[in-house]
This record gives sequence, structure tokens and C-alpha cells, in this order.
Amino acid sequence: MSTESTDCLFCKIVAGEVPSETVASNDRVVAFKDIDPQAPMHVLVVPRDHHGDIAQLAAADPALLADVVALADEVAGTLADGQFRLVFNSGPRAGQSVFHVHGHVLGGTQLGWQPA
Ligand code: IU
Repeated sequence: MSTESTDCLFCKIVAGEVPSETVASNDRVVAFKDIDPQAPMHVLVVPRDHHGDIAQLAAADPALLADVVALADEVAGTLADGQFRLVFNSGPRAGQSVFHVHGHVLGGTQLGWQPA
């Protein structure tokens, strides 16, 4: 699906109906600070159009997925060391809790690696 979903939190953030701290945006993608940051930089990068997860986005609009990655890279470019992690949780068993595709941009410290 590539339209706004009325029940979707991130669609509401994109529409400005729920407040967020936007750090970058363009006509296709928005980046805003995660409400519960897990690193000094923890930004979520979301397409304005509603797609449930990265697999659905990749199938429906691969150019938009590239736009999401490009804005994530732009946001990460503000880090002093330029080092970051870009994570897409896909499905509940992977930790996805909001079903509007989003990349987590994490950085600004030494990151651990403990997915399970
Ligand atoms: P997840 O990959 O679907 O688990 O990531 C969802 C993220 O959305 C998670 O890091 C939350 O802290 C974040 N978030 C938010 O930034 N604002 C909100 O109102 C809610 C969740 I609910």
C-alpha cells in the first residue's frame, strides 16, 4: 500500500498531526528523533507514503527505499566521526513495533552488537 493509513502513528507524524522533532526532510522522506533514544543520535527515517515494512517498500517502490537510505546517510553525515548503524526491524520477531517502515540511524558512541 502506498497511501496514508489513518491508524498509523508515523503517518500522523509525517502529516504533522502528532508532534515530533524533525531533523531533515524532503518531498518523499522525513527524519525525526526517536522518542526513546538508544544512542546519542537515534533518528527514524520514514517515507511519507505508508508501507508496512522494508520488504513491502522494496517490492512496491525501490526508488523510495533508496530515498530513505539517502536521507539516513545525510542525517548520519552530521555526526563528527561519520560512523553509524542503519537498522530496519522487519516483523515482530525482529523487534518491529510500528508498522510503517522506518530506518533507525544510530551513532555518536561506540555501539554494541547484541541482537538476541
Ligand atoms: P521499531 O523498530 O518498530 O521497534 O521502532 C519503533 C521506534 O519508534 C522505537 O524506537 C520507538 O522508540 C519509536 N517511537 C517514537 O519515536 N515515537 C513514538 O511515539 C512511538 C515510538 I509509540
